[in-house]
Amino acid sequence: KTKGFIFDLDGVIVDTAKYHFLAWKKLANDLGIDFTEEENEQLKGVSRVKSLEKILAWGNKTLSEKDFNAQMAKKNEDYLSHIAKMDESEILPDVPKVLNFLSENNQPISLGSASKNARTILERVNLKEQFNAIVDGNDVTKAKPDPEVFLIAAKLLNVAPENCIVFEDSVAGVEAANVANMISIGIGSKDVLGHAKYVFNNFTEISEEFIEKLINE
Ligand code: G16
Ligand code: MG
Repeated sequence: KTKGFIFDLDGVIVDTAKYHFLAWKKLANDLGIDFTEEENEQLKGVSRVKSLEKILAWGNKTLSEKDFNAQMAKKNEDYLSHIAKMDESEILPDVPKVLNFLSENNQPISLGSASKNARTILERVNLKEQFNAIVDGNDVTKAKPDPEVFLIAAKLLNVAPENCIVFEDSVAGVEAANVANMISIGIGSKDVLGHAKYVFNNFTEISEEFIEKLINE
């Protein structure tokens, strides 16, 4: 059978959350706002605009539209300076193994990320060629938990949503997959991703037998 396999980027393929953290922390502290790892957790899967809105709300600050946009640009510049140093060593364990197994079994693969920097990151870690389609923050008008990003991916892969499988590390992303009527696979802790159909800590826990089952069921 042919299914559509959709991968989130940050937290699933690479751990760029640590670079988002450094960049957001710098921005927040410059504005006199505290920024913790716990708060960064809450920004996972959340778009750039929504992230800054949340940080400002936590710090009881408001910015003019002009300053808001300037801060977003500064954050992204800082984030990209970290991304520029990335290479293949930052791919999370067993991700290439799973991607190769899917390709060997002729399963179409798409990216489904909220990031506007997704293509740059895939190029840095040399994985861009593994994807039949890439849908990212530049292609959507509505952020996760809206299912738009995954529905566009399904369309590009030419696979019906109910035949798509989504790998996600964020609550918003799992919800988006569920709303899209896709099979959601949480990558992370069961405590956080309880709404996913299946949850694994990481790809080393996902066997070829399990993937074969997904393909054939
Ligand atoms: C990622 C991150 C989010 C980030 C968003 C937008 O989403 O998880 O923390 O805010 O992208 O990123 P950018 O500022 O690069 O456009 P995903 O969907 O890949 O997990
Ligand atoms: Mg993610």
